[in-house]
Amino acid sequence: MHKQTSKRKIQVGLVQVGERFGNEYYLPYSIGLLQAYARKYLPLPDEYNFHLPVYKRISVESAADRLSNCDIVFFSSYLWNHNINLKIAGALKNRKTDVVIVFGGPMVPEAPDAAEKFLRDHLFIDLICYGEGEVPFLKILENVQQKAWEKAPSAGFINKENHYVHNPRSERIKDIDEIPSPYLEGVFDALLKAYPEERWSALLETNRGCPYTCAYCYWGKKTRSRVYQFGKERIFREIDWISRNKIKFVFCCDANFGMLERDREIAEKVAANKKLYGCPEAFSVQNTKNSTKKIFEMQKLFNDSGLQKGVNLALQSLNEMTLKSIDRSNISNEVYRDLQKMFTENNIPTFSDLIIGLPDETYDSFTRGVSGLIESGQHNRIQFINLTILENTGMADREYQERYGFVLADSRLVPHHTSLDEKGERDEFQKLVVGTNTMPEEDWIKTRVFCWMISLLYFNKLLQLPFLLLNSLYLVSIRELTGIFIKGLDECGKLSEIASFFTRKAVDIQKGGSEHIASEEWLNLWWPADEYMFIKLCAGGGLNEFYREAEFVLSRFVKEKGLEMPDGLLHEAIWTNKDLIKQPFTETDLEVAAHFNILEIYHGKLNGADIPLTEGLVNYIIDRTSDRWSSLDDWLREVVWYGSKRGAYHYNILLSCRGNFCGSAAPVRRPDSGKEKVKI
Ligand code: B12
Repeated sequence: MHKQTSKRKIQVGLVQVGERFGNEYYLPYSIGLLQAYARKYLPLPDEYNFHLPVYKRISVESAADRLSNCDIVFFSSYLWNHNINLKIAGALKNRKTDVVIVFGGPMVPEAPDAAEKFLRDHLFIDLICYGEGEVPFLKILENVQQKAWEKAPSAGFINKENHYVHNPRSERIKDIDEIPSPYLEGVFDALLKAYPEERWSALLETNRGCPYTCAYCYWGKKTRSRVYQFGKERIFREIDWISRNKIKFVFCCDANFGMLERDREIAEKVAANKKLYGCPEAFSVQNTKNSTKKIFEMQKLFNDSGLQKGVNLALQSLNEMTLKSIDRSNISNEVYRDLQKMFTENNIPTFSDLIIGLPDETYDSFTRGVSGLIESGQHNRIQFINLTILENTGMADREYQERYGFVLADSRLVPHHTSLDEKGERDEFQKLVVGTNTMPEEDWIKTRVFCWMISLLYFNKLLQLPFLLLNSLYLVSIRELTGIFIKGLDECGKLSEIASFFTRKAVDIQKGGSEHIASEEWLNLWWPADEYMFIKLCAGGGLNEFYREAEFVLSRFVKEKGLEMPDGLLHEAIWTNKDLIKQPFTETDLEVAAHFNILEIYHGKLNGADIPLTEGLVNYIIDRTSDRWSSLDDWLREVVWYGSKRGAYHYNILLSCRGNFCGSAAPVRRPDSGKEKVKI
């Protein structure tokens, strides 16, 4: 009987480092897919031993330790893990010169010259794979012993004659159901077993590809335009796997969720599983574009089942020339306005993305766009994203960058609201556009400061009430109102301190600093600059001084503009806004006697209605006791951080009635909550 000599298996290492979001890590889906594909199609799969993947940021040394028994190690490179991948690979190669190092993922250059340069800059890497990875991953494993890399499509390497070889790309897999699911094939079972204490988030991919060609986006390239679908039955089984494994947060990888008829069934399946199993609790998607009805229906379903806490109506720019130069067609302003109205009427909060520094955008065109978007009903949040140059996108092309005069800065990549003490140094960088030929560097700074200022004053709601009042009653643009808090502040210590803080931060980013502000004191997190300043004002005792100075500059502005405002209206609007700001350590509701129906006008405007101004006593109670924060940390987390996207920074109004207490409709007195009375 032929004695089975246990041939030493080929030891395969896998690295896909993900960030910690909250206290969860993503299951390493890309590397899991590749492993599942290889296990299915390798002629002798048992000759390979796949090690547990490195899925989170650990020190380079301990990662190299863990991989030091491997014969070949595959690295999955994205913007957020590219540098640590390079460090681990370099350290590993130093220790074990015969280990084969392979890099794949969106950070690997696809153009032959850029790919060759990347390999020559990192000689410790043996192979790179560009584009879809399943086939090259398989072929590399099949040929690892002979190192016959020429047999691996979509792979590049430097051969023995020191020539760079760029193997032809493999065709994209059309019937992607050929790729087994890592969830259903048990690829992650060993990981879940090995780290029982870990909390996992999951990715769900229901299709691949994107028909749009936005120049700043990795998807935008023609090579990825055809959309191929995974089978519905498989997707439903993956959703069941996610529910069974109690995974709370799922991010859908699809570029345009809602584009396909069946997406509604997938959405219903996720909602049904949440109801049945309690998981997933949240499901994040990137909406399809240009279909009001589909977007609305899908998002209403997610909102009603609590799977999403707000809808991103991403626009990126409102400047037609810019949209043309970035090859993006937006949902029309009409569709946007209708959607906005439908969501507002259904109490579904929306927020929008705009990118700073896009081609053909100027300080004026951008800030007018912001003002216009607000005036078309976006009162919750506009997320202002700095333009990042991503590998393998239209914008990565040098000629494109020269055409629009891009000025680039290597900026440290730290996602906002992530912890300062991530294990293992986070040393990831992104190329940010900090100036263009239509928005020179000084204008980029002005634009960046404008965005933080309007975020602080309008979306963090410090002055949203007076701003909306002046906009609604006197047609003053939100852009102009924000402008007076940036310039001409000589007599205003607090306001000029805020404006110069934002200016310094913008200059810091241009010099390579991170996009956000580190605070050990406040939850040990990276904070967007506007939220950081909001906290500083609220927790640092500067709020009264801020409002006094705000009243000074707004009154001066009203006078200069010659606006006929009734006496006391602006004062009342400003100080009522102060009373509405959610604060930690509040014990009592606030009863307010006002002289104008300012709250009615304000709430009317938030819901798209124009209410005329009336004078007369209005009493109302600000509910400061339903939600209370007895620790600064609770307030920081629940109000500033979690409330950010929805702009949930104001208290609710319990009751308001005209004239003095309306007889029987006297305000409701809560036995346990004393009440402060204020006369404005
Ligand atoms: C899920 C996701 C996220 C998740 C994170 C997921 C995670 N793993 O940690 C979240 C929401 C946190 C996120 C955030 C961001 N993301 Co994101 N995200 C995605 C998304 C939608 C799916 C990625 C994915 O897993 N797809 C499924 C896999 C199977 O597809 P794939 O990535 O294309 O992988 C294939 C190939 O690349 C290849 N491959 C991949 N790895 C390897 C390894 C080897 C060895 C081989 C051979 C092949 C190979 O084979 C795979 C299968 O064919 C992609 C868009 C997309 N659809 O790809 C954007 C994407 C990856 N994100 C992107 C960006 C820029 C970001 C942000 C930086 C944006 C920002 N400024 O905030 C942040 C950064 C957050 C951070 N961590 O710092 C860019 C990345 C570009 C790049 N060069 O890395 C993408 C491509 C979107 C885009 N529009 O361009 N993102």
